[in-house]
Amino acid sequence: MKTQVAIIGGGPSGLLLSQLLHRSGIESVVLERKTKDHVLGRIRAGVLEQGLVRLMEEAGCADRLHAEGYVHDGTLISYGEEMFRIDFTEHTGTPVIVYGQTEVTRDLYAAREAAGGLIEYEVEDVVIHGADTDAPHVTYTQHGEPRRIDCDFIAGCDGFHGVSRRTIPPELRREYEKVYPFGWLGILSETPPVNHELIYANSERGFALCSMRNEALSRYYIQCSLSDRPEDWTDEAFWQELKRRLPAAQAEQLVTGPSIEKSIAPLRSFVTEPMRWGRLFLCGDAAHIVPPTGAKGLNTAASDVHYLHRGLREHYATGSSEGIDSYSEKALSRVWKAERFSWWFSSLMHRYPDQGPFDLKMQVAELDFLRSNRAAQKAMAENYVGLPY
Ligand code: RFL
Ligand code: PHB
Repeated sequence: MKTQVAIIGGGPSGLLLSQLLHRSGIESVVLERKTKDHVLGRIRAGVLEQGLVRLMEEAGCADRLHAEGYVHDGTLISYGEEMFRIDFTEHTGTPVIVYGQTEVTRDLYAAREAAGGLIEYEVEDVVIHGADTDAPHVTYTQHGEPRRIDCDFIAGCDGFHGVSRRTIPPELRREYEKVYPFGWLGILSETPPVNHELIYANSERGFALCSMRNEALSRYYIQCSLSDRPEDWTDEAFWQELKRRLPAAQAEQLVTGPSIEKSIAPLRSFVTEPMRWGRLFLCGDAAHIVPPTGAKGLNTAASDVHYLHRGLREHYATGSSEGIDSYSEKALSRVWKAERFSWWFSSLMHRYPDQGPFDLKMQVAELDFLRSNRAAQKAMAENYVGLPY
């Protein structure tokens, strides 16, 4: 088979890139290791920056997002019994949209299918060949059959555990990593959200987050130990612990019910440089990971896709390689700022095993400062709604 861009990974990065390329008249094939149902079964991001919303519009996939997404003009931050609000719209003129990654992915699948786009599911043994030559190709097996795609370019959109990043020779890539000494235990429950905006809670028992998907579906997280397993936590134990980490007024209002999903995510900051090797380009979690505290993972994947789409479009339209040559540098410049914000917000909100009394005082001082200083609130709001691209 021949195509212009072979895309490895059918998560949000790969699907969005494929759909944007299609709208620019560029052909691609998406190779996904799992089934569509499996990809749609993952409960992940919930908060979309305006930049991603614009890309979904450009992709022709934003109707449902506009109809069903929730506009959030701010967020609440609590510490102990104190709580304050950061007003995104007041400080930046821009809200965020609460609309689950599952729905983003569903909309992108629907658009690819409507356009007759080729997505190969349940592919195994994907190998990238000749990325540093002018004639790369990808081999894989599907249901036991060997397959090959010849292409002009390869987009590595295969997440943190994919093959694309590891195809770049180790001597040519540099990796930066910070692993956090805790995870997030998350549940989804068919209960009304405790609040119409998100609550990020710093408590002496550890971090908690109250999020939502819609008026009848809530998403809650609590900081947990890395040795915990989801089955160690009954729903009752989860709700008890969540209540202890919220200010009393919010804890009292919390409506509890059975969980319909429960999972633990470890927290990590990770960046690989460069994000390009020859004709292979890395996008999204394949190149970088942020702890979820700032809601930046999917949004940073989207800005990579934007830069790569622009570069490829320019290349096919004019023959210029300027956009693709500057891809890694442009993407990384924004990635590092999202890394900084996610690391800062994580550090501010969690309990760390090695935290002494001084460190705890620093957290409180920083929270007091954020609560009362408009410049600090503006900086937080600008980062949360997403730096421009
Ligand atoms: P994905 O979603 O991991 O998709 C990669 C796809 O590649 C496939 N794959 C392969 N296919 C073929 N061959 C191979 N060898 C392959 N290896 C892997 C996989 O099956 C998969 O389908 O990466 P992508 O597309 O870059 O998207 C990134 C986002 O999924 C991720 O950044 C976000 O979910 C992170 N994240 C959040 N981001 C936000 O912007 N806002 C949030 O509110 C937010 N909350 C979260 C999050 C991530 C979380 N977890 C579970 C890590 C909350 C959580 C709990
Ligand atoms: C979510 O709703 O899953 C969510 C929201 C905000 C975050 C992380 C996750 O910072």
